[in-house]
Amino acid sequence: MSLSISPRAALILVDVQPDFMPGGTLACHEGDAIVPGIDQLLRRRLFSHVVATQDWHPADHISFVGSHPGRTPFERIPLYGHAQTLWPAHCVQNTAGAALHPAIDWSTVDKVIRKGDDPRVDSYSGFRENHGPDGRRPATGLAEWLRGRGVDEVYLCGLARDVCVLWTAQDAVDLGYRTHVLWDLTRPVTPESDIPTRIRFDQLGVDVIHALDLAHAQQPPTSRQAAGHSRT
Ligand code: VGL
Ligand code: ZN
Repeated sequence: MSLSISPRAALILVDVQPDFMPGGTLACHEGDAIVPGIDQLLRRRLFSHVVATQDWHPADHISFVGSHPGRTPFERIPLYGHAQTLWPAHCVQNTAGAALHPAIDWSTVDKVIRKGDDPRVDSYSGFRENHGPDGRRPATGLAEWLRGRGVDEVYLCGLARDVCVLWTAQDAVDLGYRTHVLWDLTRPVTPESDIPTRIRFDQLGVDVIHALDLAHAQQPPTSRQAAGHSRT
């Protein structure tokens, strides 16, 4: 089967940052294993629209366990009426661990969405921050950017499978995008979460595929013009 990627489809690369990989402060299991596959996918230029999200926290971020004396990493506490996991400090703005991974050629990425820079609010989904003190979830600007380009379908990969990829997929479905996850180009913080995560994707109607499923995929030759491809 030769699949054609719609010119209205976007590839969203979620938090492909060294702190989420072995050697980083919040390493996903085998997090670095996705790097070659993502680089190869980008080089094929299958997608008319490519976005990267970047977890980008101030050093005193509310999600960091160090901001809560006496607490232990991965403990969950109530915050603004919702559960907040206390993470080891990670993706601190302007540190090497927060960079978009240096082994990937990011030059074909059209837009980078930074999230989590409000010290009071955590941010998992690429679309909306978590609940803030006022109970709202502020938009990151991703949906607006996709709307401006006529995108109606998204392909997700990156880190972490059970946190930011999952939350991004949930919001994508809520917002009405046809949503695919490239399972083998994601890795979890908690490997034990894989079965529940997979079940959740199925419940949401997310299409779970693998990078090899795109082996024969082609972008229609005129799609870049048709989509009005331009950089911002
Ligand atoms: C993430 C935990 C905290 C992620 C970000 O990218 O999945 N997880 N911040
Ligand atoms: Zn974070």
